[in-house]
Amino acid sequence: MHEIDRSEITPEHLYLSRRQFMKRFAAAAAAAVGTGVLAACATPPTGTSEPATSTDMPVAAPTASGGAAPDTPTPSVGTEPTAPAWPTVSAETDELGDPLTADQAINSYNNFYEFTFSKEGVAQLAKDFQTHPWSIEVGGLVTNPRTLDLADLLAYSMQERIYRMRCVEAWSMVIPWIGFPLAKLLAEVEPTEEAQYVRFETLYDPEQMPNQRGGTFPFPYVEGLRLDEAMHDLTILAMGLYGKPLTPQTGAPIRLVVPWKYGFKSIKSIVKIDLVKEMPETTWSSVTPSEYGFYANVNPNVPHPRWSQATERRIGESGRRKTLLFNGYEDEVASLYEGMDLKVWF
Ligand SMILES: Nc1nc2c(c(=O)[nH]1)N[C@H]1C(S)=C(S)[C@@H](COP(=O)(O)O)O[C@H]1N2
Ligand SMILES: [Mo]
Repeated sequence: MHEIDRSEITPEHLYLSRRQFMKRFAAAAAAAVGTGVLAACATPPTGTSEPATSTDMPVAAPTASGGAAPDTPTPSVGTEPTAPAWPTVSAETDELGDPLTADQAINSYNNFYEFTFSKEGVAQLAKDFQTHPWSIEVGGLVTNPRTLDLADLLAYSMQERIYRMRCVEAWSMVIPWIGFPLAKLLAEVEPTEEAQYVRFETLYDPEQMPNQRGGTFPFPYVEGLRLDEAMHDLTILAMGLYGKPLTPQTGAPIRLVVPWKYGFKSIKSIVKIDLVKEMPETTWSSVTPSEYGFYANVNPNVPHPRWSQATERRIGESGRRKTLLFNGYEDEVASLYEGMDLKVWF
């Protein structure tokens, strides 16, 4: 098994110190408060609209919006003071040579059902989402349960990871994340012998997340990984992208990123992480078990019951690309699934 090309990892000297991050984070949060002006002058991105025939996940999306797409404000770029910046991206492509998806596209085409089922609507509806103070409770089958606040999370040494993200709906992006390996946090809480899986939970706050008030979808959003998947070096908790803290629409202040699995595994705005013994129930596998499995490894050979997974549309490109087994991370992760029938364990 060969090592992944480490161009995806930022050299040590580019790491943002915790103090720098806190400053930056506070500035971004402050800037996000007064976004009226930003929202009014933002223009929708080009080249990112899903064809009308797009095969969305099977939700009866309400159609209250009545047509016009809401404004899609950019994150608080350009309004930042001169605080030392997070590392800007270290490369223009991923390790396969695929160009990074534009920052604005990453921030204006989102799945975040707590806000809305409309991808173009998330940014506007989430713009005032309070992402600080914030804490994550880490517990369950661990020796040292912990509650980590933002300062604790920011104290981890941040790395850049340029990853492909492949949504189960057959579109994809290349995203320069900033984060740290989940394994670091897990090692600190010391999973007990009994722990086999990790369960993640998103914030439940219907006052801030309008679509949690509808009752059409089971919230809070929950996800899970097998412990060895969670401990894999590719699995990160991300707190930023493109050198800036995550925006609400991309899962601020902290989200999971598991690049070899369909995007829905990469749960946003996490408040709880539990080590558990049994395979946990997950949101999509409970909503539609015949269409979404627990493993959800990207696999071009296993079609979704309603569409092919053989190809994907890269946001910002025309035409389609072939989807890669394990999203192109086969050398790194295939050994996790030795002996498993990937067609059955989808
Ligand atoms: N809490 C929560 N996490 C979530 C989702 C969601 O609706 N709620 N959508 C998932 C899906 S389907 C995808 S493809 C990715 C999208 O991440 P992005 O909007 O940052 O590209 O987030 C995932 N994480
Ligand atoms: Mo997705």
